[in-house]
Amino acid sequence: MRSALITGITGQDGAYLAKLLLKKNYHVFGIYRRTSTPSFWRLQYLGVQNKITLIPGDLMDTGSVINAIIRSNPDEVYHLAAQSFVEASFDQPSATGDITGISVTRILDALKLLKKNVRFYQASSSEMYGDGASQAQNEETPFHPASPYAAAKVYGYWLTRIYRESFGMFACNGLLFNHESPLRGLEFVTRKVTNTVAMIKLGLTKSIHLGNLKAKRDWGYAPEYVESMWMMLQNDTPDDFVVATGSQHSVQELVEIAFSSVGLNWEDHVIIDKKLFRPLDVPALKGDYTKANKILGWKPKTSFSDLVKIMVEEDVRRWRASLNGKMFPWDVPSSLNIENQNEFYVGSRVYGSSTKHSR
Ligand code: NAP
Ligand code: G4F
Repeated sequence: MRSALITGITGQDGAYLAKLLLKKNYHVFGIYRRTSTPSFWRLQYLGVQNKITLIPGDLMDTGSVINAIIRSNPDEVYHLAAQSFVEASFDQPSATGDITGISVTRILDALKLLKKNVRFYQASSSEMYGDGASQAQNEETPFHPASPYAAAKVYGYWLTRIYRESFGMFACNGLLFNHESPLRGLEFVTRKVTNTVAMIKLGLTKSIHLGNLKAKRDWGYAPEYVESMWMMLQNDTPDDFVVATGSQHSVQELVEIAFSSVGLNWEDHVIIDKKLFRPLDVPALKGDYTKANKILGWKPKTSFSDLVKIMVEEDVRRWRASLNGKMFPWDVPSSLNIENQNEFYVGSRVYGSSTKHSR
């Protein structure tokens, strides 16, 4: 039986990847960090929490990285953990640099010493392209990072290549474009919209505050994207791959589809809030996944409108179940400020608020 170690197993991708690898008969290990309130809801939601081995540890702690490698003795390592929210990286640039950037070196260096023949996946990001390219971005497109998060990811990308090229390690970068699902965090625009649309539909709130509606992204469906991670590590040679849908949509299109899927007009509910505009935003991203398709045989299956509908339907289902008194693993109860339905707490900060948010 092969062993896989997943960092960031409690996040969206980590949970879906754990489920995929269990299906493929792996012994799945995952690093989780100690928090005052445990966040295992995604693993519980997918019914995998009791089938994996969870190892406590923090990416900023070299000892816990080493401990996880020794305990799991992995054939494959999927490095997904990160401070992954771009907006928060403007407020916590040094921590983001450490967690999202330097931790890649921590893991690669520990693997070089302990398990050099491992296969390593680095969660690189389309955010690294910034606004440098006018055409669809591929593996050759230069990076132009526009946030502390993106800069940290560029660092991680290069460290992965450097360990591959200088030490001969099987280390791959997945340059994944935005991918979403009902397990997406509430701070990201897709889930913020679908969760609030569900609440508006059920009469729990009236409006949503949003920032830049003109921004365009290439949004895909997360369960399909984690499959590409596994495919990269099964390839004969280590390489870097763009994973995307090749289609681009604006935040406004997202909003229109989400509201219309429950019979509402978005213009009656959306409030544009200047405070939610980023100091620097990436205006548009669109990926060219030709290489992943040719070499790995990967391609996207779910359309953008289907993705939005899947997410809205699931948020409506959850809210209905909750209103009917059902208890189940879900992120909203621990994130929502009931006094103001537009506010979401992430750590000690409020995102999505028009009143308390300040920069
Ligand atoms: P996510 O839901 O935000 O999950 C992040 C994970 O990292 C969580 O499990 C989190 O643990 C963990 N983590 C954060 N800081 C940590 C620390 N100091 N020590 C240990 N674990 C820590 O992110 P995601 O959407 O699944 O994305 C997975 C990876 O892909 C990330 O690296 C992200 O940057 C990258 N990526 C994502 C996308 C996308 O569209 N989703 C696109 C391109 C690249 P807690 O549960 O304790 O917070
Ligand atoms: O959903 P977002 O926060 O995702 P963003 O910044 O594109 O980052 C995500 O995708 C990256 C891949 O390209 C990952 F690397 C990263 O980890 C993360 O998963 O914002 C999308 C767009 C932005 O242009 C933002 O300005 O939506 C715009 N937006 C408009 N109003 C908003 C809002 N974003 C958020 N989060 N909240 C708003 O109210």
